[in-house]
Amino acid sequence: MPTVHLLDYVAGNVRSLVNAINKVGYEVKWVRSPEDLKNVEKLILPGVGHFGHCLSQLSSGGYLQPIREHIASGKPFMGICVGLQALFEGSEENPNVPGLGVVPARMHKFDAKTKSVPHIGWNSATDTRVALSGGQSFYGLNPSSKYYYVHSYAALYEPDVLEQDGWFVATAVYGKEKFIGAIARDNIFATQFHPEKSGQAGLRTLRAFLNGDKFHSLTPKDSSRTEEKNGLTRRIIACLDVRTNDAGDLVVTKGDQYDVREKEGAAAGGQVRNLGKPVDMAKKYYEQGADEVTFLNITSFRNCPVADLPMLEILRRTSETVFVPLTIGGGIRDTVDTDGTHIPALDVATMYFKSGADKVSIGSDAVTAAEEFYESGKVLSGKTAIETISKAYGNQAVVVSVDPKRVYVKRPEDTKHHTIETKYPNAAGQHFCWYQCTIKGGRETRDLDVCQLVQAVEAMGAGEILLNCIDKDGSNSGFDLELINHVKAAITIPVVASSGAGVPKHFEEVFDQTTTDAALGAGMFHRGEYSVGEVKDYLDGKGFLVRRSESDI
Ligand code: 1PR
Repeated sequence: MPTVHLLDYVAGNVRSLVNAINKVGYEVKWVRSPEDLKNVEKLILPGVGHFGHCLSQLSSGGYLQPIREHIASGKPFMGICVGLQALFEGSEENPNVPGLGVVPARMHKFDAKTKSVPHIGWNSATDTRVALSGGQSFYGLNPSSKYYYVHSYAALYEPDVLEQDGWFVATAVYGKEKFIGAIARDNIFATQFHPEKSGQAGLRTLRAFLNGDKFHSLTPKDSSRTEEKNGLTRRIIACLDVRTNDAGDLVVTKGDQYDVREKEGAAAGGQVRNLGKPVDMAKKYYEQGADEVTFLNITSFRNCPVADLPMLEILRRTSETVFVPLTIGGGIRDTVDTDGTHIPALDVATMYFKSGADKVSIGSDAVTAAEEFYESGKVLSGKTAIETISKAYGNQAVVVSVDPKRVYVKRPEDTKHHTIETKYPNAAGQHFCWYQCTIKGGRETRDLDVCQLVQAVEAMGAGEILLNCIDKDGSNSGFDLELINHVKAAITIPVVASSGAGVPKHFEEVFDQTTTDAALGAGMFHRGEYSVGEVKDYLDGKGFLVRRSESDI
């Protein structure tokens, strides 16, 4: 097998990248010291987290000069995400830390006034010459394809500036901001998106770089699909609730209002509902075109030694065949191992990241942290799971999973919590409600409302909210649109709407009537009523921009 060297000095969670490189026929060798770089032919620099942290780590490790020399020698170099940003002169994220200065421009924070930041999801990487050149692009990029981005800082695109300096540039549009999605010159190629998380389109790009296939012609159809197809797609997520059944096997399960045991029929008697095997189902949804797969370990640790967490193996195996983002939730908190050792949440999260997770999702622990945040007069302790994990891996890696349920009141004055006026009164005719936070899979309610929770966790550094709704879970009656708008109005980080999807039209409703950033389905996919592809066909037919799965690598 031909080889490529990876400089994994900072990131630590490159399992998916290694799997993707293997998938396109290359073997990974590791750069372990600055001296190793002298003998490297092809080099990839991945990066996650903060620009300043990444650059100062590379600097103190003695890597910056050898990287410069590698690039100057003309040997192939690829930067991914912060690995792209490192090529620039600097970033607004850490203004005093210089970048490598290979690209004469700087990174800026996205404007969060009119859109969610971070920018998370599938967007374009369209060669700026497409319209002019009659259909050329670089390193396998295609205007019809979508690529997975997750970042808050970007190099905003200024027409012709970098092109005049000899760069080939591919752009994406987020809100009104056009930014650089990929860039290439001579032996250098860099992507702001994650090719290892961008399905077949990403694998194609990675393979083109490794094979040295710099330019390719586009079909007339592909080169005509530029402006109107440029932009962030509507993200559809498949969620797998996983737990051990009574026979001791890990199964995908699903209930309604969080009760996952059978209630009637032959299988009655309180068995855990078994809908399939987690790894196989994740692969199936990937092939159907799911933009992301979320695993929730709904019974968390169950006294299992931390190093043997069953979800670790599921992630390892899934990340070998599923090249879209993987989120893992359940039991992300400070914990005590079976031998009494105290394990910080950051170490638990690190195990998941090393096994192939891109994001961790925190449920119960986030509620406790939010309560402490308000009790302390909104002082950040720096010690919570959210803070420690987002500091190490970036806030885009930390999702907070919220499990609220409605509490009806006669008038808003009857509660100190944030209320909404609802179109759906309760049996007593009450038209107001607030959303109460719960922990432990809805088993315990807390004196905290959903707005308080999401605002607290945003302040702590959470990068995304997974917004469930116990009243709607498993109901097949559509999302709680009122809840979603209520939460969206309270924060600027992205929200994933969850609970209640039963038919494709429910996805249309949630994208049409709320500003949600993504929508998640579980039961309707698991029971085989609709595939992810059918939901996307439906949305496409209604004029929504969606990513289609590709099978052309
Ligand atoms: O508290 O950090 O250990 O995390 C536990 C995680 O497990 C939380 O994210 C919590 O939401 C989840 N969880 C706990 N118990 C259950 C349960 O069902 N008994 N599942 C549970 C939550 C909600 C969604 C579901 C949507 C869509 N499941 O994952 O997939 O409601 O369903 P639908 O499309 O079929 O309506 P911690």
